[in-house]
Amino acid sequence: MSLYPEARFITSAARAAQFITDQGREAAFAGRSNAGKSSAINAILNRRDFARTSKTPGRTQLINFFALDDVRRLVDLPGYGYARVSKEMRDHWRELLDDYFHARDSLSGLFLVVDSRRGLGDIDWQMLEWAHSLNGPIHVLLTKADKLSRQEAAAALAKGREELGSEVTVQLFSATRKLGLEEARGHLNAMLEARPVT
Ligand SMILES: Nc1nc2c(ncn2[C@@H]2O[C@H](COP(=O)(O)OP(=O)(O)OP(=O)(O)O)[C@@H](O)[C@H]2O)c(=O)[nH]1
Ligand SMILES: [Mg+2]
Repeated sequence: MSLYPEARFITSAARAAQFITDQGREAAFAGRSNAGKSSAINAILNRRDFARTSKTPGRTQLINFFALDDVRRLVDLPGYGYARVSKEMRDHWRELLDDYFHARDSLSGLFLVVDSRRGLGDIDWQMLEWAHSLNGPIHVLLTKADKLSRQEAAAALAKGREELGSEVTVQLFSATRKLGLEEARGHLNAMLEARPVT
C-alpha cells in the first residue's frame, strides 16, 4: 500500500524560473550521482518507479518536484560529483542548486544520500555546508547497506555518527532490502510536519 496515496510527480525544473510556487513544505534529497536518491524516494514512498532510477550516473539532471498531498512535497535534486560531464554542465548544476537552496522558504529538511561503501566525501561536506542555512533538520541515509557485511555496516554507521556530530542524524539504509524504511519515514514526517509561523 502506498503511504501517500495522493503522491504524484509535479514537474521538473532546469532553472529557478521553473520552480513551483514556494508554498507549503518540502523535503529534498541530495547526494552524489548514483548514490541512490531516486531509489530511496521510491522505497520510502513504497512506489516502484516513482522517481526514476538509473544505472547510468548523472541521469537525473533536473530538479524533480513530487507532491505528497496539498501541502507536502518531495524534491529529487540532481546528483553531483559525476566526473564525466562538462564543466559547463557542472557550473549549471551548481547554479541551479545554489538558486534552490537560497530561494526555497518551503524547504523544511534535507536528506543527504551517501553510498555506505564510500562514506562522506568532499562534495558531501560541501553540500552540508551549503545546506547549513536551511531552516530544518538534515538526515543522512547511508544507502546500499545490503552491499556491506553486518560488521562493515556497523562500522560505516559509527564513522558517520562520529563525523557528523550531534547536529545531523544518520542511519543505514537499503532500497533493495527495504532496510531502514521506517526510520527514514519517521524523519521525513518530522521534516514535513507543520512548523510554527515565524
Ligand atoms: N544494491 C543496492 N543498489 C541500489 C540501492 N539503491 C540504489 N541502488 C542502485 O544504484 C543505482 C543508482 O540508483 P539511483 O536511485 O538511480 O541513484 P541516484 O542517486 O538517483 O542517481 P542520479 O539520479 O543519477 O544522481 C541503480 O542501479 C540502483 O538500482 C540499494 O539500496 N542497494
Ligand atoms: Mg536519481
